[in-house]
Amino acid sequence: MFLMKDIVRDGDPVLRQQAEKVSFPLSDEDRKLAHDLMEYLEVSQDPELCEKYGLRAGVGLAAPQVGVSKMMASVMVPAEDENEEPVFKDVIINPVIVSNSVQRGALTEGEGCLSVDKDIPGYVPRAARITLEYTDVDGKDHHLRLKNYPAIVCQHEIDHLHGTLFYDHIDKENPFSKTDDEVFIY
Ligand code: NB4
Ligand code: NI
Repeated sequence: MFLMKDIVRDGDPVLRQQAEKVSFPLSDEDRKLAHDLMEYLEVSQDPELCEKYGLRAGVGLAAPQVGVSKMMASVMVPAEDENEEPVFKDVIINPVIVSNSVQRGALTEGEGCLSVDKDIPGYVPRAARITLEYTDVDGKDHHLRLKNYPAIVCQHEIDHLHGTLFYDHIDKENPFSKTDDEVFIY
């Protein structure tokens, strides 16, 4: 199981590398990585376990964040009502954003990253909607449209696979500037 000590921090070159494509069928090692990436999210989103293991809660975790430069990330976006099924939950492998909406969106609260210890305030403008293609752990291909919160989370994770960190997108002169065609996402 991954703990905070396993999470690579900003400054480590692995976070700035282009990750390698994953080949199928998955090796046992890659299958375990996929499992462990999702396990981190599940454990971190349980308030008791999160506290017990001293984790920072997460809705996504990309392989480079645990020092593995491969195109794999876990995403678990819970429903507002915690008794409902998650809005989106999967390990996305070799993900590609095949189209972006013209409309932009940013999380109201800005973004944080498990690999970035300090708070960096500012809006992180992204596409409000994306069309995503990826392969799951069973080798099944997926093609789907995501909007708002799950779309933002997937963009944050896919950025990690290309060596980009959220603050790269923040306007340095005016971190809270907002364009007309930009919506807030909660
Ligand atoms: C990835 C996210 C940063 C912005 C928005 C949010 C949290 C992360 C980073 C977009 C993607 C991790 C991966 C949260 C969180 C809401 C849901 C469910 C119950 C607590 C949890 C808290 F923890 N970001 N952390 N940051 N990253 N929402 N929530 N809640 O997930 O660095 O690359 O458990
Ligand atoms: Ni991150």
